[in-house]
Formats: sequence, C-alpha cells, structure tokens
Amino acid sequence: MYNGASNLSGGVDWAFTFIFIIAFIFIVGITAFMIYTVIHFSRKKGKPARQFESSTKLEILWTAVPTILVMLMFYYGWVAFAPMRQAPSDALRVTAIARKWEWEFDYGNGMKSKELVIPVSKAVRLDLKSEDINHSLFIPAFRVKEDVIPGYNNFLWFIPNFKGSYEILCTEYCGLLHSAMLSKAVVVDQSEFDKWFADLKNKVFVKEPEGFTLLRNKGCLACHTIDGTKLVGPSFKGLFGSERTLIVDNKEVKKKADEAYITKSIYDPDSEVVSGFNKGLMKSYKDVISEAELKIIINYLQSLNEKK
Ligand SMILES: [Cu+2]
Repeated sequence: MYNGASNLSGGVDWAFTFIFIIAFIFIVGITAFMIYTVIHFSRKKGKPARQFESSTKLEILWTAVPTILVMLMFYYGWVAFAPMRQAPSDALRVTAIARKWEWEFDYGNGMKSKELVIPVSKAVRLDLKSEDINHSLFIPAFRVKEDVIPGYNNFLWFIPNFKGSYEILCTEYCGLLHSAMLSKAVVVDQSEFDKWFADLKNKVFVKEPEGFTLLRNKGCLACHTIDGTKLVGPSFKGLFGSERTLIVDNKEVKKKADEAYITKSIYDPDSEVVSGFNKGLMKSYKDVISEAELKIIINYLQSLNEKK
C-alpha cells in the first residue's frame, strides 16, 4: 500500500494522480482525433461536402462523461481535503509564528524554537499566526499548505509517518528575503522529543536581556544581527559610539552613533542611510517601538560594546 510522509499525503497524491491521468488521456485523445479529422475529412477532388444535423446520442455522451469525470475529481479532492480541516483534539499544539523573514514555533510557556521538532506518528496541530503581513506555511513532503494571515486564526495538522528532516517554506511572496524564509520539521522518536522538550524548558529559565527580546519581537533581527553579519541592514555589533558614514541628500556625512542617531535611525530610517545600504527597505518604527522601549534597546546596544 502507498505510504506517504504524512497521513494526509496519500489522499493528495491520489487526487493529483487521478486528475493528471484524466488530463493526459484527454490531451492525447483530442490531439489524435484532431489529426485524424484534418486528414480524413480534408477536401478531396470529386467528393461533395456532406452536412450533418445534430446527434442526440453524441450530445448525451459528451455531457455525461465529462460530468462523471468532474464529479469523480471533486470526490477524490474532497476525500483528501475534508480530513485536513478536522484536527484531532489530542494533537500536540504548536503555534507557528510567521514574520519577515523567519518562522518560529511556540510550544507555549515561553518555549520557542526556530525549528519544528515533533514526535513521529503523533498528530501535530499548527496554529498559524502572522506578526506582520501575509505568509503561507508549506511542508511539501507532508502535502500541507495554509496561508498565514494577520488577524485570522488559521491552522493545519498532520501525522508524520517517518523520522527525518523535512523542509518548511513560505509560499506567499512576502518581500525581499521571502526566498530565505525557511525552516525544518524535524521528526524524531518520542523519547528523543521528550529530551529535546525538556532542554527547551530549561533554556526558558536562562533569561535573555530585555533589549534583545524587544529587538526580536519587533522584527529587527530579520535584517540586523548582533554578531557582525551583514544582512539587509547593518549589524548592531560595535554600533554604539562608532563613527558611521551616512548618505544624507546624496552626500557622505560622518556621524557618531549616539542616542540621538539611533533614535533617528529607528523612527526615520530613510533620512540617514548608512553608506553601502539601500534606502526604502525599512519603515518607521515610531508606532511600533515606544520611547520607553527605545531606551531599553539603546541600553542593550550600548551593553553589546561593553562585553567582549
Ligand atoms: Cu513569508
């Protein structure tokens, strides 16, 4: 018997195969019939043209056959689709968070992971949440895909059949680094999962600096790193107090990265862009980051320089 990577993949594959076979038979059949007609009924010398009236038999046939085929396609599609909307109530529930441009999996109680680690042969329900714009979560091997829309509670579920690592993609174009919005579903034994889960729990108690939490939750780390890696925007490493070369009105200007500079960079990012980076990629965070939060972030950036 067919055994796909998830409990849902068999139904999807069969619906696809069924539609494909019918489409294939029709394209070959219609093309062959067309070629035959062109040759057989072409104008020949001495042969008068014949006129045909309607044929009830033919009309019934070409109405009934496509109707049956389309209803069968609908049936197999429905049989595959209906279970996708009925998640078992005892499924492991994880919130999948989408933001520009990363996935995060929230196991509750502050336990978050960049990869979806799940036990094999157990139902998993992903509640889909977007923190900014429309995304779409796609796990090709499991044949599951759902849109992740801000303000709308969507979900998907599946039971992974085998251990292994499977790709997770975003399939709704969401901006510059859309193609890099990737993660993995790692399917492991129950015992291995329990161990991983316990580790995750322990990590929650190691408190991260408040400034870092803010940078992450506001989405800053999608474009800026704290380890010196250059992404869409400059890294935060060594930023505070350094001399920056900026492009202001097409002219190079040198400026020290102090409190006022960082405030301006966050609230009015396009007015001064660091040389070598592009204008228009960052919106103003005036409505997103309050002044109190800004203070915490500035203190954190300052602290990045203190520890070596
Ligand atoms: Cu996306």
